Amino acid sequence: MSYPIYPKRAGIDLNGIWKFKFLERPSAPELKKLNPDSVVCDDVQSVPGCFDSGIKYAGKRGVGIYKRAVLFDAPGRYLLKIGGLGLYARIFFDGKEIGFDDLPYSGVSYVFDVKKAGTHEFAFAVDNRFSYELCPIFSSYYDFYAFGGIYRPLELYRLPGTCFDRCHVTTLNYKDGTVRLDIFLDKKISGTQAIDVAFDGKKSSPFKVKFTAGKGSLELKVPAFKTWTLEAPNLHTVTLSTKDDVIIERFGIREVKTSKGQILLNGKKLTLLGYNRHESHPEFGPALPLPIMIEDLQILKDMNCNFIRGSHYPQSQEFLDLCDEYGFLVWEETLGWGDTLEHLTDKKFQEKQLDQTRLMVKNSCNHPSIIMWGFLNEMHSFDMKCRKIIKLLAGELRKLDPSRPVTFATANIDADKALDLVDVISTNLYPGWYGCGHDDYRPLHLIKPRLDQVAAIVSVPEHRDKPWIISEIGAAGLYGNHDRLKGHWSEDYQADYLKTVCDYVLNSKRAMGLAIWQFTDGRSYTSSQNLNRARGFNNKGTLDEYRRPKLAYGVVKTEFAKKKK
Ligand code: ADA
Repeated sequence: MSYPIYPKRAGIDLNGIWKFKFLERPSAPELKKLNPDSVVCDDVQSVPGCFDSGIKYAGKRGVGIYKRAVLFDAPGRYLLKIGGLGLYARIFFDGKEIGFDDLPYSGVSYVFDVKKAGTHEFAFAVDNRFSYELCPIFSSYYDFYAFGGIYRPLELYRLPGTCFDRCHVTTLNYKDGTVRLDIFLDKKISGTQAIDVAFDGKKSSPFKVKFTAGKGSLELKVPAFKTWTLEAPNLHTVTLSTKDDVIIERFGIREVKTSKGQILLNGKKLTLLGYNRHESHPEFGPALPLPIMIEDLQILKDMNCNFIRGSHYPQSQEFLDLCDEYGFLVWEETLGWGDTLEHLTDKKFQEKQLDQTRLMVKNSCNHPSIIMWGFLNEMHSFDMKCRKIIKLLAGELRKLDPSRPVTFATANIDADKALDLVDVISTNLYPGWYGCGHDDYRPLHLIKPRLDQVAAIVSVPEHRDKPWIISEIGAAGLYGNHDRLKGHWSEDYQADYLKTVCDYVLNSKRAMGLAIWQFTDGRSYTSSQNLNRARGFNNKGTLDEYRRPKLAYGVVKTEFAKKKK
């Protein structure tokens, strides 16, 4: 379970084994017409988990019906929290729909009433069929497999009368430990509330907090505080109590700023060195078990990385908790992958992106590891018509959380029309991989000139005060393929490629960061959009999908170690 924690609330564990039935396309009914009561289950599934990451349902699209009988020992108002699912789902309680979740990977919650103690039934109808109509923000052309399932943990609590929703903690002064607590109640009430506040589980102090439409704020100094840094990722907790409810949030005291082309953590210049990471594993899809998340971070630490771009969707809260504890710097972004102009300019798509943006900030704002917010990987930002959605999303992020810089990864820096709208310029580049000459099987010579060209573009007067990071760069190397010619698709070429890139970034005055594409190989599609995805995987991982290191592992590790000295 991740923060916030509500220690006083009666909780029911919904994770574990659920009854299951898969209704396969084309006979699967339309999701909106489906009545789970009429479905008889003949199988089981794990929650969290993906039904199509295992062999039985692999590659199938349709609706997965999950059912579970739950014993409630008291009636009341209950809150169901879903850590993230895909692609979209109707959620039922005793046959009545209590929610429709069309925001893949987002943490969402639903409140519903339980009239009587006793056994009741939950049902989830989880659809993994692509549908712009029902789920506009996940498209079939994305370069990562769209799995079906309840990817992340569920939580269920009985709600007290007046209760906390959350508390957003913002560092106001990292030098003296002043923080602002923005306290949100679950109802939009106004008036004064007595709240006891305690830091780090110590003695509490009473406050009278004025609430307007369910929100009240306090500015306090954290006693005996320690800042959150990469070397010492110190964390604090704040406990808020009323007579009815208690909430514990965890946070770190630190400041992120951009200034004169640099990214600063607590006033110190950062060089971001790390990877793009998908939540992906051949046996679990995006429903990664905790031990795998921990191992991923241990591997990244071993490689001397300090930076993770959470590509390309809101991250698991448990993973972010671990990043806070290990001391990683994270870029979190909304779901997106080269979305078409038609979608980007469609109001429906824009609204769903806005919803996901709001939830991302709401769910993740207290993680000190997150140093920037992003959105819509490789959108058509070279078209003026996309400025509207960029303004909308960047504006919303700045409104909800002015304490972090905003960015998006552009795939076309030469023609981008929106660099003025971001705080950090982030470029995805594949020189020496895509677009090379027919016969050129080792085009390493293309890398440096292209990076020089991009460095020049981002150094013109209107851009030079913004930090520049390479948000993606990489080459595919098939695990075990050691080629005599050390050419494309070999581990050897990939290793030489990444050495050239690291060397460039570590010696560049302009580049403030590098997120290599990508941490591990990840499942995509066999023939998606002619993307050359051998095995149906994106093979640009420095490790393969089972976390077996390729030749590039030692190379990147040695290169990144140079920065540490
Ligand atoms: C893009 C995209 C990645 C991946 C990569 C590649 O830059 O952002 O998700 O698809 O290309 O491997 O081609």
